[in-house]
Amino acid sequence: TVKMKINGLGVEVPAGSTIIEAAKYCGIDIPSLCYLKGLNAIGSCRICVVEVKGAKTLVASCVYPVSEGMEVWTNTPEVQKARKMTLELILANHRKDCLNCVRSQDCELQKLAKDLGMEEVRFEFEGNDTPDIEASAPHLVRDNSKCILCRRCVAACSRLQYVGVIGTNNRGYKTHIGSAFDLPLSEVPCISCGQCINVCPTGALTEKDDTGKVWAALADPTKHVVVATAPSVRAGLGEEFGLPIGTNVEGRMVAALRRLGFAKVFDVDTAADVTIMEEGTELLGRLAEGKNLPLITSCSPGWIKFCEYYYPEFIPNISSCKSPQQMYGALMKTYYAEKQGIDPKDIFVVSIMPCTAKKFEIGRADESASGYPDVDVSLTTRELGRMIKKAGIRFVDLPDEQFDPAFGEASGAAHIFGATGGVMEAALRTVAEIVTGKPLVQLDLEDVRGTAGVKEAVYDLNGTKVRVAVASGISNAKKLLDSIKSGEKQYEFVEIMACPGGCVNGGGQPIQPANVRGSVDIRALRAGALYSEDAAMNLRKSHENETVKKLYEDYLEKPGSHKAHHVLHTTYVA
Ligand code: HC0
Repeated sequence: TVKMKINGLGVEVPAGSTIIEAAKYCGIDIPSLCYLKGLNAIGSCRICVVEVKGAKTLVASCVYPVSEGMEVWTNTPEVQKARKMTLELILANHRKDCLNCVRSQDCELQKLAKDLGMEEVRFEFEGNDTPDIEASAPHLVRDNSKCILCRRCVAACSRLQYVGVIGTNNRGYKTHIGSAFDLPLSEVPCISCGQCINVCPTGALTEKDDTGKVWAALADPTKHVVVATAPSVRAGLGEEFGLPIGTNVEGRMVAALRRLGFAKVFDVDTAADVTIMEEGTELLGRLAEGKNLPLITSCSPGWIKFCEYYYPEFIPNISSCKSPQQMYGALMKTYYAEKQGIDPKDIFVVSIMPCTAKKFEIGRADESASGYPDVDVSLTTRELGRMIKKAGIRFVDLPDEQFDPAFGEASGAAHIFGATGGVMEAALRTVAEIVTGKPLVQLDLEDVRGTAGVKEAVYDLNGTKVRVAVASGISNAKKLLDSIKSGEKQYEFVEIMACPGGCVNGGGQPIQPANVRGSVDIRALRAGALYSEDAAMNLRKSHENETVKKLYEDYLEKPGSHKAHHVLHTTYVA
């Protein structure tokens, strides 16, 4: 540790800290716009400046290391004046449509302006006073007229996700964020993960808003509009309404969807149980044949896109299963349509996802089992939050309601899909029972839980050794794939999720500001909500789900059948 003084008080902080970290350790948040713990410490916004005894100028606390005996002041008049001036300059370049900006009230720039008492901007407006929009990709809108060049998005793209398709172009006043040669985002190998959106402090990056299509469908009397929610939405949506991170709002979420006017409120988790039946069968087949191992999970469309762009040699390893989102949609327009006697063209399928890549996934080829797209619109958790607010529904006060039974029963195994390692655990619960023929006693597979970037375990299933690995976040996935490619590691079954921590931390989840992201592990808190739900359930294995059993009896025959393949499986492109 290091002994130092912060604002005159003697403190002891971990050695190797920067001043901003040391201050946080002592309960003081130094404001910043570019700093993101563990990801972006570049001292570029100059908002985090502090006074250090003996230093000739104010220093950027996010990059300045502490040392023994150091004396720091975080909020002197000089510091306040410098921050205010810097902020004024940033605001002179920022298009301020705060009244209707999608990030109004959770914008870090807006909060800072309020906290610092920014009454006026003395400089002439130098920026774009009209939107500067890049909206070529299906999942994202960039408006550079609101960009403050903090470069957090660049760090998320290149360091967290190892994709690196955005950076700073030009120099001086012309500096802006874009892809190389300012190519449209749709023409560069972006994987649509949306992690850039989650770290943007302003409204410069947002998901493409598809709520208008859903409002229109809900108002169309010829449409039977069904909705289903992904595992992680229930663990995140409450944050849009001020509830603590990690609150499971499943019951209120269902109640809100019903009040929005959906004909049926279903659960993507039911489809997750179906996925386990199909993927488990696929794993058993590949283990028997010894072919295309390891089997790699296919539910994260960001990961699939990464594989297709950057590691096409692993395409034969990817499970042919559609993701649960797509299985849900495919089953709505085939099985459900048939049972209800509704023409699939009149069924409008909406999914609510913690993910932006799902907006891309719905448009993939070979995702239209009925001849119509499996899913019509995929909304993020944030978009659902906006719909609920627009409708004036008092979310927090809603009663808990249940999913509609036709496609609303799900196992605990399905709920944990949203956390990294969850799909692996769910699959092993089922595969182990099939292989051993005995009920699995220990259902909590702790080795594959937790937010570590790469996790490994070995399971012995009646003499069959199954070596497994789980990676979340593309930089971790890359490390794992490289170790398999070089022959250093061998596995039979691998789970990869594009977003660090899994879907609970997807690019469509509620946005938490940098100071919150830097103090609590939002991934672990949200995952905790899913693991607790699973632990409290009697139904904890996908193959025991009665709705799923009936689906196979009535329609799909058996997992891996010809019909199941037609409806529930897909193909990939190199
Ligand atoms: Fe996920 Fe999914 S678990 S990808 O992480 O498999 O987005 O939550 O909906 O489809 O079920 C996201 C979350 C899903 C799918 C499921 C899978």
